[in-house]
Amino acid sequence: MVVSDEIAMDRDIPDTRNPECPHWQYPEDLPTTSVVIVFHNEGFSTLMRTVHSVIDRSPPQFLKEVLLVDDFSDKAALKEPLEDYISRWGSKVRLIRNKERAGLIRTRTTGAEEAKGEVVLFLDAHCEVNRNWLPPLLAPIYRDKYTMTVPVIDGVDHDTFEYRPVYGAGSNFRGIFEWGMLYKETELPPEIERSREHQSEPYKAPTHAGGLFAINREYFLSLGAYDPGLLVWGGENFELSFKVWQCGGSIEWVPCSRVGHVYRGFMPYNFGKLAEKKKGPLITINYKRVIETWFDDKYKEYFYTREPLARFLDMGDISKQLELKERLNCKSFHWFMENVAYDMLRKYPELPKNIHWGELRSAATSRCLDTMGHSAPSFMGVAHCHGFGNNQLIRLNAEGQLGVGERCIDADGQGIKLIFCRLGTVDGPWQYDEQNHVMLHKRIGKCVALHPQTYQLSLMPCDPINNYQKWTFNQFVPKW
Ligand code: UD2
Ligand code: MN
Repeated sequence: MVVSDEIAMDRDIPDTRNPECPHWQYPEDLPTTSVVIVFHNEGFSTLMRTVHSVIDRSPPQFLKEVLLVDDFSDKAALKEPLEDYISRWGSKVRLIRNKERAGLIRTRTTGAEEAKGEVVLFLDAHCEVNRNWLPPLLAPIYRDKYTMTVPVIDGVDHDTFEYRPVYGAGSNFRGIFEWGMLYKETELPPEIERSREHQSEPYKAPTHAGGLFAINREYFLSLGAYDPGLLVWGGENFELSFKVWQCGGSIEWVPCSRVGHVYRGFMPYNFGKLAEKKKGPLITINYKRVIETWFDDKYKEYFYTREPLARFLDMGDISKQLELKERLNCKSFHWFMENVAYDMLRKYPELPKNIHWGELRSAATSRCLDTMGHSAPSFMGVAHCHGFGNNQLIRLNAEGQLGVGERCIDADGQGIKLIFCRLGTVDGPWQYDEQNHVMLHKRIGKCVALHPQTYQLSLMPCDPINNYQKWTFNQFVPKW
């Protein structure tokens, strides 16, 4: 915020578009747009720079309004000073405020209900839109109002506020996910590359990051906007994507529309009272609602294999969502996988079942295998068994892969390591001996051992009577 406050609200930023972009022609009667920006305790200058950039870089005839929706912020600068500041734009910039914290998902639905434009276009409250960003997002919706469009998201550095292209103008990516529902991006599949004439033309994508997109307002509301049972943050991007695709619409990514977004180093707010009422991790509860509504049974199992504790979560009532799916005559998830996200399985294949999951306890010390909070690549360690899962939730699948979250465990001469799982594969080097409780690394032919003094982990010649090589899976029920 200190850096942002030093930078002009209406600064110029580098034009990161593909050089083809200025040559596209767009219709002159594109739909009018409400740019909806929801915010909770955002930095004043960052929020206002978002608005300045929209006003400065959008053709005024298509910009109906900028609608700011305050999700119950308590910062003083966002009270009267904000109202004073936006008064310069008259009715072009409107502000409404939640009477209590509603979370970003419900607040966006409120914004869409309130909006006056034909199209609602959502932005996070820390964005800078780039040159001629708006017409390319509106043109596909103009052609087909059941298309939602997504700009390419550039990075604004959270330390320096430097605007950086996410990738070169020649590359194109699209949004997918892994089976734990973490959002991922992947290069355009050859099926799409082949059918394209221009590097800069829009292309279909299975999903999107969540924050920045445009959709016909009435269409969005006819889909029930977001599932109102989703809480605060996370999973709504998938909910909307599956709903759009499975119920007859489509999603297009638009390379000629670039918007900068500040990816922050940590989450600067908590989930407030909304989270207190819930038992268990709120984001996973959201994912569970989404997959229980939109996945077919076979695919639900992949989610529960990757996220075993999710089975124990209370997702609330989804009967309204299932009713909507029925009423709109939506297609199956299998259809979505075959026709839209067909490239996903190339990176995240169908998951074999877990043979074991839980804490992996050492018989000698009753400590548990733990990632120690490090990100891959790093060494695994052991720590006091805490029973919450997280960094101690280890899964052994039927193909010998040991996983923790989205990462995998392997070993070499130096020790037992947390690594990036090899994309496109689900197998691994491990074999667990159910009788002797030793964990064998098949390729190296040695077993996981704990050093009695240093507690370091390594591979040692297998010795089934050595307690420091004995490990048991403890499939616990979470304590929430
Ligand atoms: C990403 C999305 C974000 C949203 C989220 C998952 C991008 C660039 N960002 O996370 O839009 O889809 O994934 O849900 O795709 N806010 C509220 N009330 C709250 C919390 C947040 O109004 O209780 C506002 C916040 O001020 C911001 C917006 O919601 O304007 C998105 O929140 P974020 O920036 O913390 O989300 P981000 O970028 O990590
Ligand atoms: Mn954001």
